Amino acid sequence: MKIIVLGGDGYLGWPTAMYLSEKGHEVTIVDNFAKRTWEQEIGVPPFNPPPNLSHRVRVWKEVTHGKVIKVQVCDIAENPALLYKIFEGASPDAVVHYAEQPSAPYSMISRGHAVYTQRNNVIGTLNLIYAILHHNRDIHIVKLGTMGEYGTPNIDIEEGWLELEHRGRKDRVLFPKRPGSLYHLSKVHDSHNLEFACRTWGLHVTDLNQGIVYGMDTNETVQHPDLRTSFHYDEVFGTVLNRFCAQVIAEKPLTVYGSGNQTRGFLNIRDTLKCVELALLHPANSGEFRVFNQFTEQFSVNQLAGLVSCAARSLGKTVITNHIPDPRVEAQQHYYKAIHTELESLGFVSTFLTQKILRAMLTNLSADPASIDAKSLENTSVIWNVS
Ligand code: USQ
Repeated sequence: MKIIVLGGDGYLGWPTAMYLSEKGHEVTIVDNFAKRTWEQEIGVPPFNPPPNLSHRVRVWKEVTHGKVIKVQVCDIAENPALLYKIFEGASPDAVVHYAEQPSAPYSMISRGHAVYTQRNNVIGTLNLIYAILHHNRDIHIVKLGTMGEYGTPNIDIEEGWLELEHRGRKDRVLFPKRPGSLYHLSKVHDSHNLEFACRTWGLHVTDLNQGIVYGMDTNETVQHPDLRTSFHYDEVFGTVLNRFCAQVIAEKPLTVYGSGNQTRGFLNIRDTLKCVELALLHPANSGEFRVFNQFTEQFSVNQLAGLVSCAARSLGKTVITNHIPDPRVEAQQHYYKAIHTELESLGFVSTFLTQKILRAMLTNLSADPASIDAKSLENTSVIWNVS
């Protein structure tokens, strides 16, 4: 397949581009390197910052003896004309869309950050929809959504759609969304726009409502040190398990927010790639807005702190867990059960979180402890309650 990966310089986009290239697909990355700008703005470089994209693409070609990943620089929210041109040149069969501001805390820093996040994410996705209308409606969109769109409802979470009976009549409606940040809300808006595009113009879309990703290694990133992906551990871009592992190596307490009973779906970075591939190989039908809940297993924050502590102790490290006031507005005690069978029915085989995996993450991070900035681990400067 000819595949465009929007946001291919990022934590998940770069491993996805290599994975698809390895499988023989013709991959074009589109990115405007915005994440690198946000990192500088907040002052949170990733662990052992990866080389720039053109270097990584060159190394990939060397390591694979000639596999080419093309790169196009474009801000998809601000430059729809260039996006149209890129589509004409690449003539893709499918697009994987990661090109969004991905952080809930970032979106809650201020009015400006909230507006920027929603503009960037919602308009970027709208421009993608119009690029496809303009070029070829058969292009399958695989869109990275998030489990956080649903929030933590007191009922089981279905895969995107809910069969509803109301006052004696039945319908199939999008599952109600009650997200916990303006970032997560931007993804809700995307989902609605994409569903509209399927219903109105016959596009075909798979919305991957992904859980929280952890890990840094994939079969491709480990082929050369310069193929590593961007790994964040700070309070803005670092996801909770990645953050806890970095806290162990920096000999800082694990920062459990509030009660620690917040429960979410999690998956290994390797599973992200497998799920995206399955969605690409089994496209949604024309006019179908298909939603997969993409995660492997659910944990509370306390359970994760316990698992990380156990792995750390087995490596001879001492760990302290601090319960600090929750900077977010989120339910700290709640029901959580999300259905996630659709990807399994397409053949998805999960990677479960094991002590071996945690020890490998800790060992990777301990190779360069100086690259971990202790300030980003301790502070909670982003607070939901102020504007
Ligand atoms: N948390 C802590 N301590 C920390 C960091 C986080 O207790 O040091 C808690 C948070 O309060 C929250 C949970 O851990 O209850 C998850 O937080 P997170 O920062 O790991 O994840 P989140 O903000 O939900 O966002 C991440 C990604 C986002 C993706 C989402 C998937 O940044 O791009 O959409 O995971 S999901 O959560 O399923 O929506």
